[in-house]
Formats: sequence, structure tokens, C-alpha cells
Amino acid sequence: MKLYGFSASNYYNAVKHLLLAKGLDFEEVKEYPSQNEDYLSIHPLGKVPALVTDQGPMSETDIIMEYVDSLSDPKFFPTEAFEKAKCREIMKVAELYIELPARRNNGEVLIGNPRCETAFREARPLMEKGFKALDTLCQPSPYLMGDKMTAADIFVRYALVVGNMVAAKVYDWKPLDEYPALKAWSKMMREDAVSQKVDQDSQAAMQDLMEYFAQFKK
Ligand SMILES: N[C@@H](CCC(=O)N[C@@H](CS)C(=O)NCC(=O)O)C(=O)O
Repeated sequence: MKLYGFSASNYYNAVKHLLLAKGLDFEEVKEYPSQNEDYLSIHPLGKVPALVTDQGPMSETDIIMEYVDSLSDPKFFPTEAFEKAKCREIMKVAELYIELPARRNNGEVLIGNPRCETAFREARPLMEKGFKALDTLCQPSPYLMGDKMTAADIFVRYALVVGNMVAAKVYDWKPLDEYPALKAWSKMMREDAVSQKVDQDSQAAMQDLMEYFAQFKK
């Protein structure tokens, strides 16, 4: 399997974390988002990550994670239907109501572009609801769904990379200070051996990312 993307991408890192945690063989292929025809044949929107398997390519992080999880044990998605739905619910809340609104401010935070006032105004109320919903859905003990790490822990960890970064840099806000149980969970996840490897690779890729972003500076 080949994982296309770049090591500072939070979505890429969610898939990479799962592949590493499962001990599966994969090759990392560095790719920035691109509208090149070649890459569009792998990812129909030109985003990252994409996974290329013997059967063909696949996009969308949560879909890729579910596919990867089906390949071997141990499983990171619950197998029982209700538990699996709850796992997906946690992932979706983090994506739709924290990560996606937060990333609307990425131009300001990552590239240094002028503030987008609409994004600035609209993102925070949604993020506040998103963090509250996450806290309602999860009572970490110590993982989000109980005593085993699930795909929810992995996905949410990387969704919150953008959520926490934007909250701090744009709103001077530390959402996890309002939710001590999530804060303790976040610290525990940061200490996980796979997280540390993924974070190290991400740090090492940062300079290259900044050079890539320079072309988008307004
Ligand atoms: N819904 C996609 C989102 C992936 C995504 O937004 N990736 C970012 C990099 S972290 C990207 O490719 N951005 C470029 C773009 O949106 O065109 C997924 O779940 O994989």
C-alpha cells in the first residue's frame, strides 16, 4: 500500500497513525494537494491523504481508516454495530464542528495571510459547540470509548491539532482548559509511542511545508 500526502497534514497523520498502530506495511509517498491530472486520478479532489492499494486508490480519511482497519487485527473500530456507530459519531463531530470550521482560518495561521473576517466570525461559535459535544460524547477512561484505543482516539487527536492551533493563534483560546477530562486524554495520547513518531515526522516536515505555503502568500 502507498500512502500519499505529507507528514505535517493532520488527516494524513490520522491514517499513518492507524497503519503504524496496526503494524501494517506501507510506503509513504510525499504529495502536496494538487490538481495535476496524474494526482486527480488517485484522489478525485486533489487533497491528501490518498491510499493506493492493489485494487485501486481511495480517498477520505475516515473511509481509508475503516478500510485499513478491516485488513488485520487488532481492530480499532468496534465490531458491534452500536459501538461502531458511536465511534463514528465521535469522529464526525470532531471533523464537522471543530476541524473544518477551524481550518477556515488556516490561511491566517499557517501562511500569514490577512484575516478572513467571515471565517473568524463564524468558526468559533461552531468550535465551541464542537468541543462541548465532544465532551458530552466522551468520558475518557482512559480512551474516548473506554479501556481500548479506538479509531476515535486516533482521528480526534489529529482533528484537534488544527482545532487547538487555530483556537490558540486566532482566538487566544485554550478550549481543552475548559474540559479537563479531554485535556488529560490529549496528554495521554501525546505520550503514546506511535503519536511520538508521527509528531516527530510532522515537525521534521514543517520547514518544507512552509516553503510550499510561500506560494499562497497574498
Ligand atoms: N475530507 C478530507 C479532507 C482532507 C484535507 O482537507 N486535507 C488537506 C491537507 S491536511 C488538503 O488536502 N487540503 C487541500 C485542499 O483542500 O485542496 C479527508 O477526510 O481526507
